[in-house]
Amino acid sequence: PAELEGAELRERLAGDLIRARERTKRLTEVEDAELLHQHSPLMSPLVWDLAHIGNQEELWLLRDVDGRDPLLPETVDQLYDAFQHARSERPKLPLLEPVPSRRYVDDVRGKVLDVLERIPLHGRPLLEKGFAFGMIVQHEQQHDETMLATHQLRVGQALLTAPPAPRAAELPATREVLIPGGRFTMGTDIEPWALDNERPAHAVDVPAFFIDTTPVSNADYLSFIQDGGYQDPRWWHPEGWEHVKSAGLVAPQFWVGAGEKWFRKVFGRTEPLRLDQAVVHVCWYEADAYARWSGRRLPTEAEWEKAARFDPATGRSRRFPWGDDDPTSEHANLGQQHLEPAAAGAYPAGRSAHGVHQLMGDVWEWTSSTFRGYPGFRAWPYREYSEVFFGSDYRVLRGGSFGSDPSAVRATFRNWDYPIRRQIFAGLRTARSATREEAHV
Ligand code: AVJ
Ligand code: FE
Repeated sequence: PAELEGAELRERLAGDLIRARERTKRLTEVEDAELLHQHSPLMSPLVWDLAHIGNQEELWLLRDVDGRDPLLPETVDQLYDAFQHARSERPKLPLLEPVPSRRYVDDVRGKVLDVLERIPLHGRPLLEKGFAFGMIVQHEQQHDETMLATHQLRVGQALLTAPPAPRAAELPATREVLIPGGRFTMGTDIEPWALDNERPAHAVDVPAFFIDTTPVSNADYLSFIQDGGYQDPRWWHPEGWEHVKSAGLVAPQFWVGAGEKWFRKVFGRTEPLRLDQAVVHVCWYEADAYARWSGRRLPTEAEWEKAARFDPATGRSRRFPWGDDDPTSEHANLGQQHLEPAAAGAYPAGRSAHGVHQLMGDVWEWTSSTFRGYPGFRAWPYREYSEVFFGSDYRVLRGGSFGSDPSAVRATFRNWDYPIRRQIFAGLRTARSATREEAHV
């Protein structure tokens, strides 16, 4: 969207807002009881996400951008502040009922589309290139992905359907790719909707390393299980080993079975495990243990981003692995087109300059890095988006999943979560440092 201006930019923003809302509707067009039910203490009831989406939109685009008064009484308004109420407590709050929630989000949206038609998209940093609107599009899409994870957690008859992800694929010729050592530009100053944690652009010197050509598959991960990986403390981070024992983990979340025969619960349907798909619903500890068992390690965030963005022909960093063009369904499994990861090698058009496949879409990829601000980080427009999460508690994930919308991911995008979390659509790929001989070929 960097080149768009004026009417074209407004149209693009309106289109992205409308697309996000269509998705929100699909995820919340369920019976009232489903909307109000808490499917897991880790998740909000869907009705909270719904009104929270409208509330953030009102806060930023009506109150801040357009200077309007709140639409809800203060006592109701504050129920949708994520920092005042933990997810586990949200079902007990006197939330808006389904009908008023829907009316509220529609009411906000109508007013927002009016504001978008007439507000100047320059002159105020918050509005430059439509940033505030882009931020709200991304916010809604992020909550849609969270609601998709809630759907995956719910029990009962399947509510969502989608065509299967692409299967027939030719595997890339090699399992790993060498990324030569040297500096590259990490982060961005020019991506118009980049959030504060992706900024500023800065040079990072990354020693030569090898990275997996595709994400770790269910077949790979099954070998780890069958080799007794979950019973062997050698592979686990000390905290991870404690967690595996206390939580009784024996396989990724939603796997059902044992031994040779495994199934997977996928949005209300139990299906035979597809061995060629990327493994999904593993926590950071499992990802880390798998990598060690395979004699490798998780990539750092800088390694992941260099593999995804660096173009050796020009020496510059691209917006996406395949170049600077926005994602299409040829490039990556994004946008809830499918409800599962695709087969390894299914998106050759999306490979990076170095030939690394499926960095965007399919599954979020755990990295070894904790979540920190880049050198020169400035919290903007609000500290609670990222800065309050910086430190050692969270690990960074990259690349987006089948449930991430193209408007809410790019190769600089950073996601983060606790190392025990596995309800998110997360998998991994592994890396290893190059030896001196390997680095100088
Ligand atoms: C960036 C996905 C970690 O869902 O906690 C949504 C995004 N921030 N509302 C989250 C977010 C505020 C955030 N993640
Ligand atoms: Fe939010």
